[in-house]
Amino acid sequence: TMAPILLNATGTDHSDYIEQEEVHVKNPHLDSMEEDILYHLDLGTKTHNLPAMFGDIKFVCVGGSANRMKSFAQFIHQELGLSGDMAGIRDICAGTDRYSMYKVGPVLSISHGMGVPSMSIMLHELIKLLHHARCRDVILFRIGTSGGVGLAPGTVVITNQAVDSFLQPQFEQVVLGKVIVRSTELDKGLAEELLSCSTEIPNLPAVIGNTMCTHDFYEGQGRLDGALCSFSTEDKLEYLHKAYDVGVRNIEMESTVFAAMCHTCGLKAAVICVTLLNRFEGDQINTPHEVMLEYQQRPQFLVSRLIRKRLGLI
Ligand code: R2B
Ligand code: URA
Repeated sequence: TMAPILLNATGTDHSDYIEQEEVHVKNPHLDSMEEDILYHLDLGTKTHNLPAMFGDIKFVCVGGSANRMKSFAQFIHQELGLSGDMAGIRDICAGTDRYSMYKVGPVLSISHGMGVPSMSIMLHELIKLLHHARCRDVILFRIGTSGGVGLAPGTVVITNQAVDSFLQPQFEQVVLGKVIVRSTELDKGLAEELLSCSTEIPNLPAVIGNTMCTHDFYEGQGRLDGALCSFSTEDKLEYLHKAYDVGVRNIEMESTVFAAMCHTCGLKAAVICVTLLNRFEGDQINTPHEVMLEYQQRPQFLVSRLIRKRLGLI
């Protein structure tokens, strides 16, 4: 059956999808295609045996940077106590320089680039990949960086609700010249499970809060330090306080489309982003490189702990 064009922003009528274990592609046209080429991943149903390559995947981690997702693959290899050479972990998408993908046992690590359009292209092809590979019970995590709102830098925010720049918990997209709206509901149980994991790791401050997703890093996030700025310091602070008042604790650039596409396709998902600065204090990111590297590992530690617990390794 075809998904309705206009989905209720609260998504209550679709919450049952969360309980289902298969990956639900919501496109009736796919059935009649003889071959599906996942162009930006350099994979396809005729050129690759997708069930053999990916059928055992249970956890998918996505993050902006290709290098960070390679490090995550090496880290999770170690954490899962897998045998074999870490240096042998190769980029499955090496045939394209759009995205990088690494598989480590039941874990897939993929980069998505910056911003909603880059994330959404990757997710269309990733979700079809999981469908073609007949994966079941898959959980997705976005591990990333963000600007904190009223939090000490280095705090990890586990997203309760992803909201757009109007502070609405929805993702809007123009399709055939009309705006369609999808719910950005995330799995509450998974967020709580991640928060509980954070209490078991030393030096890992974490909170559950709302995450604002914008289409720009500078003016779009109320920064005063871009090439353009059309507002005052007071305007900026008023906007950030308004966001804080509806529970926003961090700002990044992909969470709404990630939450919306996962929700629609029946995939359990969580967003875990470390804050690099407190936006009430400034706009420039001047944290030393080593500190930044340590911060960026925090979401990885959290996800690794959850994965190892779910696999019964700890
Ligand atoms: C966080 O960091 C990037 C911008 O610096 C963007 O991809 C995001 O969501
Ligand atoms: N990523 C963002 O999108 N915003 C920040 O302030 C920091 C990282």
